[in-house]
Amino acid sequence: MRITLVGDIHGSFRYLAVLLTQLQQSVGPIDMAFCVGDAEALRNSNDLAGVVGKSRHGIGDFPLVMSGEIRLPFPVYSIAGNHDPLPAIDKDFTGGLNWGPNFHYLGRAGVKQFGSLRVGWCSGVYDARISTSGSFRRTSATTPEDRRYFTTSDVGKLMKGAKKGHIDLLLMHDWPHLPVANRQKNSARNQSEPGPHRGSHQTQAWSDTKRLSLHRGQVEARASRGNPIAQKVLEECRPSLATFGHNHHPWAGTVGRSQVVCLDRVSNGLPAVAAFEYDGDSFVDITPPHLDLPRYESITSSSPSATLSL
Ligand SMILES: [Mn+2]
Repeated sequence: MRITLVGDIHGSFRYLAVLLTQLQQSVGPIDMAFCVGDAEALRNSNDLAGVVGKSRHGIGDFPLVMSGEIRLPFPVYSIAGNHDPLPAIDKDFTGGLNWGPNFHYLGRAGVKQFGSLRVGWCSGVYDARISTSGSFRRTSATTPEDRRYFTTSDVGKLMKGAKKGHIDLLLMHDWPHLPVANRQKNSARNQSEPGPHRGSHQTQAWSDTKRLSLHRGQVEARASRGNPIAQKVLEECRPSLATFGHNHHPWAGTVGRSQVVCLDRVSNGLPAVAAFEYDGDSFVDITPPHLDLPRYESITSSSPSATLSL
């Protein structure tokens, strides 16, 4: 099967549709996509009201996906980040949310089989208080602010599924500790610039870290971002492939036996996607070195700020 990973969409579904269509034209038929969260698939003002920092983003393009004006070329399965309509996701989730045509939220955390592909995920971002204290319980009274964070119970659900069978693909929004020295803003703004996962086309931002084989001590010593829980999940689940978003910073490498791909946001084009051929055992990166994409500004129907928060 052929899959693609997708970075933070932040409501830019019109550009996502162009990006996925172009990608599919380049690599051949793609079965499905997995998004690392902050999709901001907002159906209505109610969903918008549940997103923290909503005034900065607006409702985005998702209503046009719902009406059929924007057509996603294959199914997109998304975890939630810190800018998704979490009150609605928590309220409506009954084991698989068909949110709109070819767009699905996976819910909080779990493990699910997609054909031969076993996918594990945990939505949300890390908070020292909520993500490490077993006493925190999400209830109907939990604020949208506190819903942004994953709980020990969410992580437990993922780990329980991982114990029952090897996870091929792990999806989380917030990074584990990875050796990225400095955040290089706009390093991948130019869409003709190659993404993080293509052999000789490496950019300076990540070339020195590619193919690093890291052990816990090394990683923590060199880490400038990430959180200890995502690190623990990655090390204990040992997925074949793991992907993260949130930082809008492309990065590729290995941690233990896991291939790790961190993705840029969709408005930055090619660095926001990574395509893989999966043969039931291993993943082969088939992301093309170049896609002939229009400029984001020329295609978007809304104009999210260039300084989107993470
Ligand atoms: Mn985020």
